[in-house]
Amino acid sequence: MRTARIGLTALALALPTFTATAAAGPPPGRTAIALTDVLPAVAEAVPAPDAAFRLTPDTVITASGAATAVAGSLAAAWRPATGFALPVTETGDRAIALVLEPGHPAEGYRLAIRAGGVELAATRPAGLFAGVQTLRQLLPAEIEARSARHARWVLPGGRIKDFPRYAYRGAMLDLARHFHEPAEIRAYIDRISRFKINHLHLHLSDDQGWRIRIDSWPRLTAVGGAPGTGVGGAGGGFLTKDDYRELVRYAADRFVTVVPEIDMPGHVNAAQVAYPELTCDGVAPRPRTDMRVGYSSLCADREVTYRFAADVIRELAEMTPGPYLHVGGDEAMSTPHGAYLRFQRRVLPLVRAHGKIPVGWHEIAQSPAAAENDAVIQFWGRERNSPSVAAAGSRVVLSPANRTYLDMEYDLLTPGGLDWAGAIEVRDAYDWDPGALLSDVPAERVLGVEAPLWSETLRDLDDIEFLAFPRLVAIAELGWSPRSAHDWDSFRSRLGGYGPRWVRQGVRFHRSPEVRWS
Ligand code: TNX
Repeated sequence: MRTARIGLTALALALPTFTATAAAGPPPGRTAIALTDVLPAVAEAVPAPDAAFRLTPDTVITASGAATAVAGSLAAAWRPATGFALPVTETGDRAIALVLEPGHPAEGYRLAIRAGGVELAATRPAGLFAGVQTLRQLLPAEIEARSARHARWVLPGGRIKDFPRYAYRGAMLDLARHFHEPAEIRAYIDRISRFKINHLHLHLSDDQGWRIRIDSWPRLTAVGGAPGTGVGGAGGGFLTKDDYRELVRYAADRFVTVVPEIDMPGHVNAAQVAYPELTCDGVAPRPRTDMRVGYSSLCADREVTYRFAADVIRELAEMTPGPYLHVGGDEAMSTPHGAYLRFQRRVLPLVRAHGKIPVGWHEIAQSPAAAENDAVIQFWGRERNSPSVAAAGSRVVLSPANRTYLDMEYDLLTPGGLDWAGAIEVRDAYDWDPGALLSDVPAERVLGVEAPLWSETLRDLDDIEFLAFPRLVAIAELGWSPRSAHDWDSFRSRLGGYGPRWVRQGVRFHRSPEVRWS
């Protein structure tokens, strides 16, 4: 593996900034933004170009019961730039009405924009939230400003019906190779939820560090989260249980489910530094700050291994309301095959015993216990046809490394990122079909897609944003939009139009040469 160590921040700051698009503007009743200018693409849209809705200082947002919180989030998003009061009320005229009604698929919604009012309807609040993300993109980019702007706040007229292709649309953030502070994680949750990403997988432990407090094994974080625990000896830190619970709540408010991962039986050097009894010979290894993988392993034939696994899984399950608990399983190159199978035979049922659905990297599919415990397999390979994934008969989350790995470099010239899975430009991230990637996994077993971001080369939020955007949006569209909507030219043009929003949000992003940026 090779890293470019040039500061991503410096690069992003050196980029030219956008100037506000103030030009002549569209004729009255029409808008600069089309009803279909949405990322990810909506399933169905019927524009009615002369039926635009204009927000005024009197506009109200109506909602009741379980819809109220989502209405509040829309109002909060639009107040700063419009300077309007946008009260959330039970009834009102010429309103933006959020309505709960039966009949929509999970996370699906319908949106009707007319001159006299807007109606957004879904069966559950998650669908309203998805619809709100669409609505937010239908006002001009100035809406992202943090103080009041003069603009015509006009939504394009017409109707949208929208729903996800896959239930699981994820982003992963590695806190182990470099610890990211809760504020940075919250910012990432804000960014990803704008694109209808609904799972955040946190990689909480690895050879270099341990980032979640476990009360029954306190040295994990006391030692594994100490200053200097990270690649290059930079960083350190961990989440307290309160930090973690608060992040889970923050994510849930944005309809994002947290999927915690403890990586076992490999990638455990940090745990073994803290507790030498977790090695086979009982000798503490040295702390590691390099990027190598595959050298550490829990001891499959010591009982203490399973006490450790049970305690960690129990404490993690207790503070995780979401259905999934990820137990890693990747790159266990120093765990003999038989030991790996014995380990999974005992650990996967432990996840079930604590009421969670086990998730593992695709290596766990070698174990019959994966299928027996209906584990979700996360495919991270490059090749088509992974027989071991097919054999398990389980549901699969697709993270093909040469398409979805956000820590890979964009190209040879752009600094930052690794290159073992190749360079991944925006079109590489976009041009594949999750339904056809693994020809021996039937389409109905694909639970969804996830874009992992490993932190070996990351330091701060700017680094995260620069590698994630715009590629994460490509993965979001593959996960949400129907296959029939897949169209590189359309995607790239919508992406170009989104650039000014990221500029106003202060998000650093890669100005890919494949895209014409507004
Ligand atoms: C492989 S992908 C890993 C990680 C590294 C990553 C770097 C996977 C399941 N394991 O340990 O961080 O490559 O790209």
